[in-house]
Order: sequence, then structure tokens, then C-alpha cells
Amino acid sequence: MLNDLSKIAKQTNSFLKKYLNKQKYSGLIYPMSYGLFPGGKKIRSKILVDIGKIFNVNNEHLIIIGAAVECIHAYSLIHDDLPCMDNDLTRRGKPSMHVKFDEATAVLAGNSLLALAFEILSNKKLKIKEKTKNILIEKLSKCAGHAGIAGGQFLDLDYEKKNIPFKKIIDMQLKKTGKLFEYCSSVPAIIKNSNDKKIKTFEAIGSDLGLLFQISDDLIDYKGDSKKVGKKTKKDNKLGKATLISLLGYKKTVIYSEKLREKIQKKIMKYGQRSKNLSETINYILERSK
Ligand code: GRG
Repeated sequence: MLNDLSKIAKQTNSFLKKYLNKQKYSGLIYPMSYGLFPGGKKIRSKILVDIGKIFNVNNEHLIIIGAAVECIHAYSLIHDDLPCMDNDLTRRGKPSMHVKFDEATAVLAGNSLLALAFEILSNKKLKIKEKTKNILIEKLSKCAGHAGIAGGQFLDLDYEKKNIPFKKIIDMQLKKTGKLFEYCSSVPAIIKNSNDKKIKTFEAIGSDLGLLFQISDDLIDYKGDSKKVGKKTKKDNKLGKATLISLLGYKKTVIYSEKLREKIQKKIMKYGQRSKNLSETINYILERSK
């Protein structure tokens, strides 16, 4: 298990619990909590914190931004499981949101988590410069929308049971999964007011990390240890999903993922000891699929 992943997960959950407790009561608070807790690994927050270490960013800020990202991520999983999307009955080791409640509740709790993410980012608890905050809010909106996660999911569904070429599969995965990783990887550079070149460098590292994570997720689905991931596996093949495995086969996909890992490790090597945690996270992402 990765060094401080569970510590980051605890800090993120603790922030989110306190934040939800302070909300005015509504019938959606319970379903929203169901979608957030105990929650998943918090790998996106971990990447924020790891890269925050390279830039020496205040951890408290990163936990709050990570909490916002985790709300969007939780939302995407709730909608991903809906019958009109991937129709999954289990998530994070328990019944999916629409199974536990109903479809309308899953749609509305998901939407509420998306809104909550932006409420958290714009809240005064996040004590960073207003100008930086605006940049972070604008960037996260773009990552979540049609050019990001929602657009990627649209392609994922559109590509089912079709022969999709390599470039299009990668583009879809970079949107569906890569965009949130890209976001998390660039936040520390943005907070430190780095130049565009540096921000772009870390966005590219994030895209690669997201792609690596998605490929690893696909490999796990292919190998099929459902206990390990808390959701049904061997689903991609049944649904006719366009993945690197469906295009290249299992072995070639493993080779591709190993090369991608090497590429990212090389890129971060120059940060020396400060990138040690990130380097461990990169290895963890791929080791999970073995
Ligand atoms: C606009 C946010 C938004 C969503 C609407 C439904 C949808 C469009 C997008 C779904 C995108 C999706 C499900 C991508 C898959 C990403 C992925 C590999 C998820 C698994 O992430 P983990 O393993 O999950 O980090 P845990 O449970 O650990 O948090």
C-alpha cells in the first residue's frame, strides 16, 4: 500500500464531512454522503499532494482543492453507473447509487456534487489569491465539461461495439479520465504563479498519469478481480468498449503501459528527492493491475 494515501483520504473525507454537516438540510444530503463516503482511494488528491511537494505548496490548500475534485469524481462515478450509461449495480463495494435509491436521486445527487465542487473551490476556507482561485475554477469547469470528462464519456458510449483507431481511443481516455489528473497535476504550478511553460509541462505529466491510470483500470477489468476494485469486472468486453486491450490485446497493452510509466518517471526524475512520493504513486498505479 502506498505510504500516505490513506492519510490523504482521511484528511479529504474529514474536510468533506465537516463541509456537508454545515450545509442546510435537504433530502439529497444523505444520497450525496452515500456517494462520497467511505469513498474511494483518493488517488487524484494524492497526485495533488505529491506534486504540491515538488512546488512546496501548503498541504491544507491542496486537501480542499482535492476535496472539490473528489466531488466531481464521485459525481462522474454515480452517473457512469446509471442504466443509460454503463449500467453497473455495484460501486466501491456497495450497491450503486441508483440501486440504493433510484435513478432520479442518482441524477440529482450527482448534479449536486458537481455544484458542491465549485462551492468548495470558491469558498473562503480556501485561502489563496482570488485571481488564482478564478483560474482554478475556470480550469476545473473546462475539465468537467464537454471538452473534458463529459465529452470523454460521450465518446466512450459512442465508440461501443465499433472499430476505433488507436489515436481516438487515447483521445477519449485523455478526456474521460486524463482531464482530472491533468488538473490535479497543474494546480501546484498555478498556485505558485509559475510560467505557462511550467504549467504546460505539469499538465502533460498529468495527462500521461491519467492515461496510465485508465489503462491500469482496463487491465484490472480484463483480469477480473472484482473484490480488488469493489465493482463488477470483465465488463468492458461485454459492453464492447473501445480500449487499448480491445485494439492491441492484453500483452501489447501491458508493454505500452510499462513504456508510458518509464516516460513519466523520466520526466519527473529531474526533481530528485522532491518527486519521490510522486514516483511511488506512479508505480502504485501500474502495480495495482498486476
Ligand atoms: C461531467 C463529471 C462529469 C461526469 C459526467 C459519467 C461521466 C460524465 C463520466 C464518467 C467518467 C468515468 C467514469 C471515467 C472513469 C475513470 C476511472 C478510471 C474511475 C475509477 O477511478 P478510481 O479507481 O475510483 O480512482 P475510486 O473508487 O477509487 O475513487
